[in-house]
Parts: sequence; structure tokens; C-alpha cells
Amino acid sequence: MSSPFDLDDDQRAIQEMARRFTAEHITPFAAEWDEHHIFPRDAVKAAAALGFGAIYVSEESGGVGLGRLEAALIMEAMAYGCPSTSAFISIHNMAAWMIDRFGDRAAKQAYLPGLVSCDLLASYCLTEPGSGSDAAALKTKAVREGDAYVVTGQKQFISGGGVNDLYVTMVRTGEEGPAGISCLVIEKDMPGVSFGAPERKLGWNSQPTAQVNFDGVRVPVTNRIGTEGEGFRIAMTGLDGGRLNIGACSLGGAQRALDEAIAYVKERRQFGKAVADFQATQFKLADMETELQAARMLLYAAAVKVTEGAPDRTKFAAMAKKLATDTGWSVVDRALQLFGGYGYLKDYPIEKLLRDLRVHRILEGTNEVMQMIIGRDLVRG
Ligand code: FAD
Ligand code: 2MC
Repeated sequence: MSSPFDLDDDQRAIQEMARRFTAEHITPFAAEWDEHHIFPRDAVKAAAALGFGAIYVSEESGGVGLGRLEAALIMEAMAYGCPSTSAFISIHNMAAWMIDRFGDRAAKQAYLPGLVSCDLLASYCLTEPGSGSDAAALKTKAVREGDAYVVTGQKQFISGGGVNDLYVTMVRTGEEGPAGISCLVIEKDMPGVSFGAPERKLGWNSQPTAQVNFDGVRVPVTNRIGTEGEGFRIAMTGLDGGRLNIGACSLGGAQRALDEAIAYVKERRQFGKAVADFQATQFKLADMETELQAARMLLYAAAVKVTEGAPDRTKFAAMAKKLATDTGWSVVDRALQLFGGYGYLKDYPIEKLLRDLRVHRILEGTNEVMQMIIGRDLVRG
């Protein structure tokens, strides 16, 4: 894979390390994890040993303290082996960073050492049965009683739901709308926390997705991240980075599909020659490569903006997420076409990539929500 950016030596070393890790710990097992719905806890722990559980958590808190471009390089590399597993690690990184960036000393001390080593795994809980895209309409209530909040409500589609230890949860502590939302860290074992059955999904089978229920859960006030009413901004700030990572997962999965397709068409013969020798094939590959590199360039540029806190970072993260996930899907679809009927079989990795990448156009904000963020920014007076 040639890079569109002049990555520096450190970035290349990080990329290389993530590729080697993926080849050893992820790629050989991904099909089995998918088929048998195995959550690869050991592989996640092994990733944490390289610092991949806390890529942009500060060094002061025990993290690696890297930027978002480095995170994207790591997510992209791991997604080459399994987009679902890479995305799971990405969500953990987002939740850990939120605690590091907005939590007070007590919350950081309580949770970050375990999160960095992935002895503790974290979920991000925003979506509810009645509020997906309109996230600020969430209803999960947290009522202050002395030194605790009593939390009641339901979160829907939570990645890692049931297996993870911590749930970074957006709750309503005040008025309707975004200003009434706060962010709490809720532990799996707190009385009143329960989980729905794992959802049966098209892809993302190496990690469970489940409803998380809160029934009068007493959460210490010290587990609040940020001030009361700051939760929505914290949630959205987390997603600026999360969306880059999901885009990077699409790039990695699509690059794998492109590489597999190139190898296949060079071998496969029809009409007396290799399928690679048809100009139609070469034109298709040319478009796949061009579109993938363009999406990668935008994503890396957006990552630098998020690292730097640029004023237009949210718009760029949204543009990058939309372009990378739409392009990733379309590249994998064309790769499957180049495989002919064999692409549809589980004997090859393409159909899994297609299933895994489809959901990237939906989660961490649908691509229509990305258009909304970009469009609003353009017409704002
Ligand atoms: P809806 O919001 O009901 O949208 C339905 C359709 O309407 C979509 O096409 C949408 O784009 C469109 N639409 C909605 N509003 C508008 C508008 N104003 N203009 C134009 N079109 C619009 N959430 C979490 O909080 N944590 C997680 O860990 C998590 N993991 C997930 C894992 C999986 C496998 C899946 C499938 C989802 C996960 N989600 C998670 C939830 C995900 O973020 C939501 O599914 C997503 O935000 C969309 O919400 P929704 O499904 O309620 O769709
Ligand atoms: N960074 C910082 N602050 C932000 C922000 C960002 N990226 N985006 C919004 N805010 C602030 C904004 O400035 C405003 O604050 P103030 O009133 O002080 O000016 C406040 O938040 C409310 O913002 P909006 O007025 O834009 O809120 P609105 O309700 O109109 O819509 C929208 C926001 C649609 C962008 C948001 O609801 C959204 O992103 N929806 C999609 C939900 C989503 O992405 N879910 C993903 C769940 S996680 C997941 O899927 C996983 C797999 C983990």
C-alpha cells in the first residue's frame, strides 16, 4: 500500500508495527471469529500491549499520547485483517479518551490504568430505542439523590454490550435538548444494570451489540465526566475522532479487498487470458485505486485537523467519514464483482468485508447525518 502522505519515520514505524500485529494476531483468525461470533478478547489484550487500547490517551494518564493520524493508521492497518475487531478497539479508544480529556482526577485514576491495558473495556452509550440520529432527544434519566445519580432508561445497539466493563453513558440530568445532557461512567456490575440478548447482525460478528438497561442504577456523582449539561458536547467531541476511526476501518477493509481482487484477476483465466488483461478490469481497478486514495487523503487531512483542534475539524471529520465509508463500501462491492461467483462464497474474504463495511455508513452518525453536519456548516450565516 503506497501512502498519499509523506508520513514521517515515526508514523511509518507505527504503521508497520500495526501491520505486523494484524498479520500475526488478526488476519489468520478473522473468518473464524466472524463465522462463530467469537469475541477475540486475547487479541484485544495483545493490541493493548502495543498501546493500541489508548492511542490518544495522554502519556500523563498512561496512554501513548499520539495524534489522530497515528490512530487512523493503526485502525486502518488492523481493519485490513478484520474491520469489526478494529472498530471495536476504536470505540474503546474513544471512550477512554473521553474519560482522560474530560474526567476529573478521581475518575481517571479509577479507570484509566485498566482501560489502557484493556483489562477494562469500555462502551459508548448514546443511542436509544427512540433516538438515533436525533441523539439530543435521549430520554435515559439521571436524578440526583445525595452523592449519587439514580439512572433509569435504555440504550440501544451498544457495541460491546454485555462483555464490556464500563459504559460511558449520556443521560438526561436537566432540560430537554442537548443542554440537559450529562455523561456518566457506569460499571457493568452496578446493581440495576442488565443487557439484552446479543443482536443478530449482517456483519460485525466478532463483537456483540446489545441493548443496555438501567433500572434505578445508583451511580456516584464522582463518576460524572465533565460538568452537568456538558455531556452532549463531550459525546460529539468523542465522535469527531470516532468517525475518523470508522472511516479508517473502511479504508483498511477496502484496501484488503482491492489487493485480493488484483491477485485474483491475475490468476483467473477466461476467454483464453487472465481477467487482469481485459481493459475493462484495469479501468475498474484504476477507479478503485483512485477513489480509495482520494478518500484516504481526505481522512488523513481531517485527522490532522482533529489533532490540532482546527475550527473546521467537525466538518472535515464528517466529510472524511462519509467519503471513506461510502468509497470503502463501493470498492469492496467492485472487488466482489471481479471475483465473480467466488466472491460470494465464504471461501474468500470479500463477502465478510462487504458485510462488515456496510454498517460503517450507518453508525457513529449515518452518512445522511454527515451531510447534515457539512450542509449546515456551509449555509451557516
Ligand atoms: P434513525 O435515526 O431512525 O434513521 C433512519 C434513517 O433516517 C437513516 O437513513 C437516517 O440517515 C435517516 N434520517 C434521520 N434523520 C434524518 C434527517 N434529519 N435528514 C435526513 N435523513 C435522516 N450507538 C451507540 O450509541 N453506541 C454504540 O456502540 C453503537 N454501536 C452500534 C453498532 C451497530 C452494529 C449498529 C447497527 C448501530 C450502533 N449504534 C451505536 C447506533 C448507531 O449509531 C445508530 O444506528 C445510528 O446513529 C442511526 O440511528 P437509528 O438506527 O436510530 O436510525
Ligand atoms: N463538537 C463539540 N460540540 C458540538 C459538536 C462537536 N462535534 N457538535 C455539536 N456540538 C455542540 C453544539 O455546538 C451545540 O452547542 P451550543 O448549543 O452550546 O452551541 C450543541 O452541541 C448542540 O448541537 P446541535 O445544535 O448541532 O445539535 P442537534 O441536535 O441539532 O444535532 C447532530 C446534532 C445531528 C449532529 C447530532 O445529534 C448527531 O451527531 N447525531 C448522530 C448521532 C450519532 O452520531 N450517533 C452515534 C452513536 S455511537 C456509534 O454509533 C458507535 C458505533 C459507537
